[in-house]
Amino acid sequence: METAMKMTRRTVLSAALCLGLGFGIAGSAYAEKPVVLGFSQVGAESEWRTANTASIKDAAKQAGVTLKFADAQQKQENQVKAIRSFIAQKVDVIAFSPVVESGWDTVLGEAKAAKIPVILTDRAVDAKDKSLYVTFIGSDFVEEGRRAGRWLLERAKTMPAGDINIVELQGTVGSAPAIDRKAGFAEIIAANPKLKVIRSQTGDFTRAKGKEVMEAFLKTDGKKINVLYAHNDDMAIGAIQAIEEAGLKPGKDILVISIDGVKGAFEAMMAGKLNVTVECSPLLGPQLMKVAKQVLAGETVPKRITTEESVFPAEVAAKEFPNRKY
Ligand code: GYE
Repeated sequence: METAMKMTRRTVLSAALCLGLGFGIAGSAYAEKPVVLGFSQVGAESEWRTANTASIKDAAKQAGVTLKFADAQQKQENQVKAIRSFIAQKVDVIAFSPVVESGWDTVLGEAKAAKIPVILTDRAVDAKDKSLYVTFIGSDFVEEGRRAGRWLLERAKTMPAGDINIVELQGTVGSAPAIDRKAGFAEIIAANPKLKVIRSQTGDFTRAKGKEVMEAFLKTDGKKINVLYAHNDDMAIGAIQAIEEAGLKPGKDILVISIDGVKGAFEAMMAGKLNVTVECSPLLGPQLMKVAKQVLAGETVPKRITTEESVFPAEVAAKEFPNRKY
């Protein structure tokens, strides 16, 4: 009896193995087809972006996803071209981080017509038709702006009487983080009429532009400037150089507030040159791979997936630095 059972089991097992192997060789449905993901990245404008790209590439490898990666060099036209090429290549899913918010309806309509799901990561689009994308994974940029504003509102309580003049370095014109970080900050500082934004200009999220624009601010307003609010760490780091070259002390003569929380910001805080950074996590890769697989498996995913983040003032920089992953 026992032998018979064993025999049967063995027979069934080997039959199954044979079948599996047979199908495997023929390249059947048994061999799981890797997911092909077309990803259009903004560019390589900042430390944040470099970490974001690394996260996406690593996560794709880990998840066994075949990644087709295109760098748009901060140009919307390049992203549109990349998306069209992904559609032509019939990838399974398209993900992208839109450089600016508007102007996507046509190309996203083309992806929809080709039945290729689109996932937004990091930055949002302002499309009225929400069916043009499945979900948006990324930070709440308005809240980040508010967090920067709240830090200053608190700090202002201990500052000398009189106006507190702020200069603002905006991110890329028309990008979701630039629009939202400006709005969130303005909303909060409105509570204290002493806080005045005297100048606001784009530094395109880069160190070089941040420095250049800060130099111009210093030339015209020099000693009047009390605070710099930069929409990302890279522009703040560029501006810090400009402040030093103008013979002033960043972090003291001019308070410096920025967003992202990259290692460079922690180094600047430990050197006493940056006062606070509001965290914005670029480590979106693992979540993107997970969501891409869920979407392709026909599961419903939330329309908005928000990243969890905190605020790091200079006082905690040295303690937090060893824990930073980007
Ligand atoms: O803050 C900045 C990058 O879209 C959140 O883009 C991202 C922003 C980030 O260049 O450093």
